[in-house]
Amino acid sequence: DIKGFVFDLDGVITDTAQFHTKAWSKLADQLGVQWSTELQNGLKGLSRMDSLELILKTGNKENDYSQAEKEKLATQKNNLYLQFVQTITPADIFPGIKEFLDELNQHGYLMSIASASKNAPTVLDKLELTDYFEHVVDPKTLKRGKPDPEIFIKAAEIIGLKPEQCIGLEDATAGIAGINAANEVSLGVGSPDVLTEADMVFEDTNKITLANIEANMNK
Ligand code: B16
Ligand code: MG
Repeated sequence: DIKGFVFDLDGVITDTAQFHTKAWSKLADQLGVQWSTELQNGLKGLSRMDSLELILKTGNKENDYSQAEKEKLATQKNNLYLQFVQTITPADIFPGIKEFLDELNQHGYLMSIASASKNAPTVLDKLELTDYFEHVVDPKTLKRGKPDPEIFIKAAEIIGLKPEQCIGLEDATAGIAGINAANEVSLGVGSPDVLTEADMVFEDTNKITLANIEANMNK
């Protein structure tokens, strides 16, 4: 039986994915790396340093920078990202998500955050959702990033559940892969053409309700 929900943050609860994209594409331009939708989708869910590595690899530049230079580039991206984050308000919560969180609370489901982002607590704060998420996996404690299942297993653990008792929500293909590998039910938020491995996909966040999830579980 499902007893908990494990949420990715960026791209599931709010559109910070667009801010990550803006900040990374600006850096890619600066580094002379060709931006593409494929690269954009591949970056979703990856940790900051894994994201930078993927951008450099895409431009065949993985050996062009020292570790210190890479740290500097990542910090530069993060500073720009944080400027965008300052503009976030509760009105930026995706449609229907707050209502879904209330529905989960009313029915006694447990919930936690499985975000690769070190900025997740700041974003939750800007959205005024901190009270909903007492349990947030600290990405600093992870050995491996998404698509590894580690973060999703931890997210179940911190609410005292087995992965099989949880549904994981993700907008990234790397995240869906992690949820599946963790043995949780995967709920994709986005395009079914992209999130082909998800157990169910919702393009419209308004449609994410317990009734609609149950209807999909029986398919
Ligand atoms: P930060 P999620 C991920 O968050 C984002 O999808 C990804 O684009 C970002 O690079 C990563 O967090 C790290 O974020 O640089 O803020 O630590 O989708 O797992 O919530
Ligand atoms: Mg995401």
